[in-house]
Order: sequence, then C-alpha cells, then structure tokens
Amino acid sequence: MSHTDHIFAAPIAELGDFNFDQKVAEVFPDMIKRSVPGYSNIISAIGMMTARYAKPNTQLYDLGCSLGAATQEMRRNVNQPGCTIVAVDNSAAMLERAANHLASFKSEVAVELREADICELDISNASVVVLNFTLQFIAPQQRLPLLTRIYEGVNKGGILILSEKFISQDDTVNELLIELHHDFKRANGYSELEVSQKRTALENVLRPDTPELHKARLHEVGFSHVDMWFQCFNFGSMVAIK
Ligand code: GEK
Repeated sequence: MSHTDHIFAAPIAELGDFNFDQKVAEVFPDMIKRSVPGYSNIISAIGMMTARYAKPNTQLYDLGCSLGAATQEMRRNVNQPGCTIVAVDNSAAMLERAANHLASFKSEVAVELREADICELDISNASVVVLNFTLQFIAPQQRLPLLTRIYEGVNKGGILILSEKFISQDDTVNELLIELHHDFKRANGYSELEVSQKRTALENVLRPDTPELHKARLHEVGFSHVDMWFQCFNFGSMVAIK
C-alpha cells in the first residue's frame, strides 16, 4: 500500500541530508509522482523503448530501481526470449518493497533484485540500461567512470535511457525552471515549508548537471547517438545509443 508523503510537512530543527531510508521508501510512489514532472510519462516510454530495444538472451538493467516502477514497465514490455532484468539499488528499504511490489504481478520474465552500489556493478551483455533519476545522486567524479562501465557493458545497438533533474546554462531560464517546478509541487499539495525543507535536505545529495554536460559526457564515453527525448521544466530524459 502506498502512503502520502508528509516527511517535510512539520518544521525539522536539524535538517540532515536526504537519504533513501524506510520512511522515504514507505511514501516513495506518492513522493516521486508529486515531485517529478513527467515521471509517469517517462515510465511509460521506458516500456515502449524496452519493446523496441530488448534483444533475445540479453540483460536489461534498472540502476537505482527504488520500488521497481521502471523494472515492472520493462518486464511488461519485453517481447524477446531469454531476457533477464537486473534491478539494482543500494537501499535495503527500497529493495524490500520492490520485491513485494514485483511479486504482485505475474510475469514470465526473470528479474534479479540486487542490493549493490551501481558504481561497483558488473554490467555485461546489455541491450537496455535505465538510469531513471539515479545519476544525479552519484558523486560527480564517479559519473564518467560509471557511464564508461555502462557503455562497455552495452551491446552494439543497445540503448541507455538517462532521466535527470537538470540545471540550465542560462541563469534566468534556470531560475524560471526552478520556480515552475516549485509551482508544480505546490499544485500537487506541497506547502511552502515542505518545498523549502526538501530543497535544503537535497542540496548536498542531488547535484544536477546541464543537458550540455550530459550530452558531451555520453559522447565522450563512446555513445554514437545522443539526444533529449523529453523535458518538462528542469526534469527530462535522454537516450544514448551505442
Ligand atoms: C524509479 N529509478 O522510480 N547505487 C545504487 N542505488 C543508488 C545509488 C548507488 N550508488 N545511489 C542512489 N541510489 C526509480 C527512481 S530514485 C530518484 C530512482 C529520486 C538509489 C537510491 O537508493 C534511490 O532508490 C534511487 O537511486 C534514486 O524509476 O528519488 O529522485
């Protein structure tokens, strides 16, 4: 059962850094839908791209899977034999709930849930890799090495779907996108206090890059075809094809 997110509703005297603990896992589906513009559209499109890019006898990766929303959509759309979806997160609380969530659907497609740091994961024989709002939580100096490992583990013609919060190179546009995102959260029932406490808690944890930096880095690691396929305010999703 999913609960409503009230984590930042009351004043918190000492706001620590945000982390993916039991309390967050409990309210996660509500939190992500009310906080990330376009989240549901992106999840659906991950399914559509899986249907096109999954190849027989390959692995599909959902890196930073949380409760497995993208994993489940990939599983529903895999139409090739011999595929395994490897869903990885380093939060035990998230994975425990992901296991329950995924067990509630019937499917022939194998899913392996792994509690691991995605920066230390072996990635091989991949046709589809999903980083749905996860790279933004990885230390900036670890992003290039992680994307390099992903590139090396993806088969020729395979796809990486990378969704992120962005910053804009233009300060004025950046401010506008941040304000529009806060309007979106207010419209979804978050109070001023919730918006501002969450912003503070995420400050040291979620470090967004510009779309330009993402694209340059994806090319640098070797991907041949890179572009944004969706953007809503300062959130969006890119594809990179090997
Ligand atoms: C979705 N993709 O619903 N190794 C493994 N997992 C990590 C690491 C790491 N180093 N760092 C963070 N995580 C999901 C949403 S949420 C995005 C992804 C958000 C995990 C972390 O535990 C959390 O579950 C996830 O990445 C990020 O489609 O909360 O904005």
